[in-house]
Amino acid sequence: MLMSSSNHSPFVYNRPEESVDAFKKSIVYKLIFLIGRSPEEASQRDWLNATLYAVRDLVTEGWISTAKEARDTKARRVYYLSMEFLMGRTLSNALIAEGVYDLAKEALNELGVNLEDVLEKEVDPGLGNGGLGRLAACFMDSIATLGLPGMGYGIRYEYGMFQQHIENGRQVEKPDAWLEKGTPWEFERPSKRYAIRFGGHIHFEGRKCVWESAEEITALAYDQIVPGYDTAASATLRLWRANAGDTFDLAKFNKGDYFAAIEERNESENVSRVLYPDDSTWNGRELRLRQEYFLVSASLQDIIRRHKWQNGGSIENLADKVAIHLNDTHPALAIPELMYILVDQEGIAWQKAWDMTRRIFSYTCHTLMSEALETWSVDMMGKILPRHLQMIFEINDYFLEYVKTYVTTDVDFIRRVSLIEEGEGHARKVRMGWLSVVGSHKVNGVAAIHSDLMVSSTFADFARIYPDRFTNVTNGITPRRWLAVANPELSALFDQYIGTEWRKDLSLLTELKAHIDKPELQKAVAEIKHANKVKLADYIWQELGIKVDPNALFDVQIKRIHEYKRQIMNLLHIVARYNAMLEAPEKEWVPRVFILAGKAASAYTAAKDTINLINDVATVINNDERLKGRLKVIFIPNYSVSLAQLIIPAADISEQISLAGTEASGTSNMKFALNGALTLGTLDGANVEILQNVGEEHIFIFGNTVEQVEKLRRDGYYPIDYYQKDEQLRKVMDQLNSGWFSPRDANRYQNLLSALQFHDYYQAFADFRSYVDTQAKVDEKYRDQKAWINSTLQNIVNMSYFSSDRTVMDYAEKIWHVSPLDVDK
Ligand code: 26V
Repeated sequence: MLMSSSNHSPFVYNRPEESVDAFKKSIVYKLIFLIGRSPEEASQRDWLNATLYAVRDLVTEGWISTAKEARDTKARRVYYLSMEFLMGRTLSNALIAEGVYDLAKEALNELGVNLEDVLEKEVDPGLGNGGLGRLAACFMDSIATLGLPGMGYGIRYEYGMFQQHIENGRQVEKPDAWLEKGTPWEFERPSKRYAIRFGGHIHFEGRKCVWESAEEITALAYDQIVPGYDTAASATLRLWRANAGDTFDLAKFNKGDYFAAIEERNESENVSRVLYPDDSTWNGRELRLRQEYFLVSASLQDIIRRHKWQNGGSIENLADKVAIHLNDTHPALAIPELMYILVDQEGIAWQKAWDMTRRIFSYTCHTLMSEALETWSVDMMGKILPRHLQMIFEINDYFLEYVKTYVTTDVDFIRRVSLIEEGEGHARKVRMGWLSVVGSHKVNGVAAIHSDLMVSSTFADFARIYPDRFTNVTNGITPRRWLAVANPELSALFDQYIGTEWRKDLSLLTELKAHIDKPELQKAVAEIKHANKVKLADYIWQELGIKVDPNALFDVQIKRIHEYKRQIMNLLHIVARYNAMLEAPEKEWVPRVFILAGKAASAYTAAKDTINLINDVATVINNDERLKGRLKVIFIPNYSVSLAQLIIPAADISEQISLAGTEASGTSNMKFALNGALTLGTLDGANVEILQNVGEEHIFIFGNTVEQVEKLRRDGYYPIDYYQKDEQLRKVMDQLNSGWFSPRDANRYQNLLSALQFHDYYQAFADFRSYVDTQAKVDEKYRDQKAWINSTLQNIVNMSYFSSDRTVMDYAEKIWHVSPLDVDK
């Protein structure tokens, strides 16, 4: 129970009780007194919101206790700064974390409401692009469950990731106004507000730099509880919203130009209006720079306020008490921002401030794709953040001095590592990746192969300067959402064999190894997979009106549409298979359903054309009666965390077919394997470690290695040679080129196809043969259901390593130096 200060008796209040009756009362109470609806009139959404309020009550006390414990013990804390958090739906996860799923189901049932229907009403906030944002969400779940003193900071975008509609086979983007449905899970924190300043100019008063800003907006805090599983501990995700604050243009206001004054307000609130939905190419838009600074400035002010409050107003020991993690370079402005606070505001000597800063920050790099690496034009940064630009120059001078003194005076080297990319006139740029490395004490990649490549390519020069700074922390996924929530039947089955503790300690899955040969376990796993496939087939029928056979092999590729991920290679194989089936229709083909989903950045033509091509091919194949339903191609629109939870448990094959050396880690590969799908993948990202864990008989690896890819690039890669040599490939390409699948617009794919035939930067042609041959091995194995189920189980029981609990503990010990709180005492 929460206690009042010592000279009072305990505050008295009704603590939430965990019984069906109490839950029923609580839900109805919320409905009437918070939502203002009578149970007779309540819609499904009203019931959802009332249930969310009732469940939030259950976690709130533990949440407050967690914060109190961190405060009382003056624990060192970690702050995870990320422009994206893809949290997924809250309710089912919270019910499972609190162990009250069945209770809530019963309570609602007695109220005449079906829990599963209500769960489906919850919006899935799309506050992220893909893997990077979902990883941040898995980390929050693990931070909470491990009871670490940690907190996430992000932006509460008014519009998240666009909704993807498919019209005539093409992607059409619609705004995602997720807030319109209400947000009962969050706590608005009107008292947590900070001024965020932009623009203006700097001048020196003696040696002191003074920034006089020109604009100011307010950041308002909104908190979400992230409940830990089976613990009172919870974590906080604090998201910032921009508010124009008191920034009315009074002159305009007084002149009676009310509308113009309000209009300006709206404009300054644009900072938290919309998530940038492009993770493929870097585009240096000013609004994005403002967003990044908005996140950084609000979060640092909040972190320092909390620190001072807990430490008698002192900032001296900040680096002992605070770790700040940069989720990619997007929040890297936190480095000059902290320097600005320490030097200009706190009056700490530059060198000392810099030592503190480097002890505080750490940085994860999530991509090797050079076109996604952030740089900002010096001109733009100077206009928006003049003091920060100046600080970056100071850091650069200091850093380059160090390099010249201790590493090399080689001019080329120095030019390469400079934080400022030189160029004519407006072309000078700040390199955010370099800034992040220089300002952090640790930099990590997200899978072993990626971390190796990072130090041998992108950051090779920096690895020479700071050999001990670089490390690997292989990604992980939370077993709560990705097994317990997404696959309740399989979870319940495992409980029968090994108990329920695996949810908190995934290494316990190894205890299933003793049971792997038991026919009843194998049978049950097969039945659950089948039931999950039926559920997905129903969804496909409901949403798309296409019938798929749940006995077919479900072959799934779901992720952002990118050339490097090679959805197009998947498609080449599908068409090759289609041709082969038509040539020998009587053969015993293993029936297959190819399922794809994913969004394309709205300006990424090749990705959008790929979606169109998938749908064109699907239309022809799905309507070809000669195939007798043995081949289907399904593109599921509007991919999201919730859809992933539906699709992944139904998959037999997990397509992880990026060109070796391009996918930093991948995390869906882990989710699929944990749910018993077999990986069909290249030696890329975390596939390499999945192979090591499951063993080569239980995974389908194909394609060139990183070394072979590089050699091909060096020696000259000519896709046309593969086209000429491989009859099957040639036929497929000729068909596509002839407009076979787009008869009314035969040239629709000219750009896409000629890029493939003449450049094929991601070497789809080079891997085509081995991909197609390996797909044949997949069929062969699937025919032997006993062998298949055995491999399924081998995948599951060997997934312990890929729990985000392991990942987060790695960060906590090696990088953040924080330890779990004792909240349950
Ligand atoms: C870049 C940009 C650039 C400009 C604006 C918006 C934006 C958003 C995201 C990105 C970077 C994307 C990097 C990314 O998502 N990397 C993925 O990270 C996963 C988690 O570590 C990893 O599993 C994936 O392999 C990797 O592609």
